[in-house]
Amino acid sequence: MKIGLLCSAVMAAPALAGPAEDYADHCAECHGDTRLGGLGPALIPETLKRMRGPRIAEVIAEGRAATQMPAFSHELDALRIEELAGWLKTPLETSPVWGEAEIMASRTLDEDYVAVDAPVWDSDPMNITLAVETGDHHVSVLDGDTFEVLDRFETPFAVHGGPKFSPDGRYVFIMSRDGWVQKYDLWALQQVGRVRAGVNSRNIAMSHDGKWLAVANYLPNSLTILSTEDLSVGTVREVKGKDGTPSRVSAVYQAPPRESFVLALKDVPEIWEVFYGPNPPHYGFAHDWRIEGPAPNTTPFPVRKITTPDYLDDFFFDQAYEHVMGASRDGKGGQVIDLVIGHKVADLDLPGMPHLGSGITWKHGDTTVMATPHLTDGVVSVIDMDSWETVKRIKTEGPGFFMRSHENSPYVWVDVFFGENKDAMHVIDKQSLEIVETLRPAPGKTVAHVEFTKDGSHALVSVWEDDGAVIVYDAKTLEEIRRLPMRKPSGKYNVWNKITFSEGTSH
Ligand code: DHE
Repeated sequence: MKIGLLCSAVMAAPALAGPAEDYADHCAECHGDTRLGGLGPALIPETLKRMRGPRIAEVIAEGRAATQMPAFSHELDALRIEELAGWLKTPLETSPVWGEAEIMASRTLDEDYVAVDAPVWDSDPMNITLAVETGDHHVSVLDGDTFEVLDRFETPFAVHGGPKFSPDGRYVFIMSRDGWVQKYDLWALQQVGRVRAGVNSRNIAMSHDGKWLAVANYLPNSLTILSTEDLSVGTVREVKGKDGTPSRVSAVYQAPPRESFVLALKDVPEIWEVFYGPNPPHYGFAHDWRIEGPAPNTTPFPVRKITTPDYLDDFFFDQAYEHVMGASRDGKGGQVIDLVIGHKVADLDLPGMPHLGSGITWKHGDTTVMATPHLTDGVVSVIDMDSWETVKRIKTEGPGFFMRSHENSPYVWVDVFFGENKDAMHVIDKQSLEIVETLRPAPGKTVAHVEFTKDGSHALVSVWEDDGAVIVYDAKTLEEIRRLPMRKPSGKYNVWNKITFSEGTSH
């Protein structure tokens, strides 16, 4: 392939070369002949739409610092770079095939990985906290008591969503937007392997028994279920609604008591429930669901399709995993679907694009409330989870992305991710529902996403910049304790809070 590329580079008259030729000559070797990625990330609209304005042309011209992406401004003039950037945004002519064979062919298990009998460090294994550093695609492994960095390892390009821990907290699975799933052993501080489960993926979910990892894909329209043991394929499900309409999978969530994965679908008004346990429940109302394939007890992963009155994109579950709150795709509200009966039971008054995925719950008086920020409104909505009424809209300094709390903390922390107040972090009292403090630890910089330590005594906040930091706060006094330099840190994830499904964290 390399020889062919060199020949075409020599033979093509540079002034006449179109963007497809320029791609073949300069990009294909790293990004793949079919633009699906290789050494470099996939260059398809699904991936590139996150780079706004002239960003793509800039990266082609100037390269990317601290990566293997070189600058091309000395080889291609501005017009050709512009055309190439435009061409990369055109959809692929045919949807890529990415089935079991392709996934298995992508799998690598590290030959030098050696399993250990006990952690190679002395820290509390339940208080290990990961910090994803998107600036240079690494994860830092922190001791949650001393905040010492135990390891810093490379991840696939552009990690998105929360990494998922095995139920014993020993392994972690991390997903990139290009569909790569990485398995890392926290005890050994070593990568176990990688596999590409999709071409463009959204997030991952772990079965409650730790055996399966589900990967939600936009491209192709599929759900991949991997064995957590060796990253082999359990199944690849093509996603088509009841009437045959194909759909992207917006996200997949685990529903531990139901032994199922629950899927939010982008293009059909349905919720899917994919069972992985040996005895999936029988509901007895066949008009609303159907099991695909042979008898459920002999074939794993039967699918239940629930028709919903609206397209629901982003989910939040009650602690019992009976009710799922879904945000409407048009951002104008939401609905509550009862998963047991498979029907809508309430509407939610949630204008302004709620970000339910980062919602949290806590006890408020004699009820449980759920709170969510909104991506387009400077408010946090607080909803009573019995009546599904909005009990309060807390005005913030701008739209937020992430919220967090902990059972042992009287406060909820919410960022202001968008707009001129992106450097603000609000601290809200869980009972009065008032903002009691607004922290501004790095004026003018984006300050976002919080995670607590195991006992809730400390809160870790990201300064979301390339020369950023994770700031450790005393969660009671709100005093800054430490500042750990990091490269554009995004999410932080504490083993204990995640594997115990703490009510203060996203699941
Ligand atoms: Fe996320 C979680 C969807 C843009 C950083 N994001 C999630 C989850 C979903 C989601 C469904 C929950 C999955 C999980 O953790 O298993 N995100 C979306 C979008 O639809 C949206 C708005 C558009 C898109 O581009 O996909 C979006 N997300 C972003 C970003 O622009 C962020 C800020 C930067 C980035 O890295 O892409 C971003 N999303 C995150 C993070 C989490 C996340 C850090 C995990 C939060 C957690 O605490 O669990």
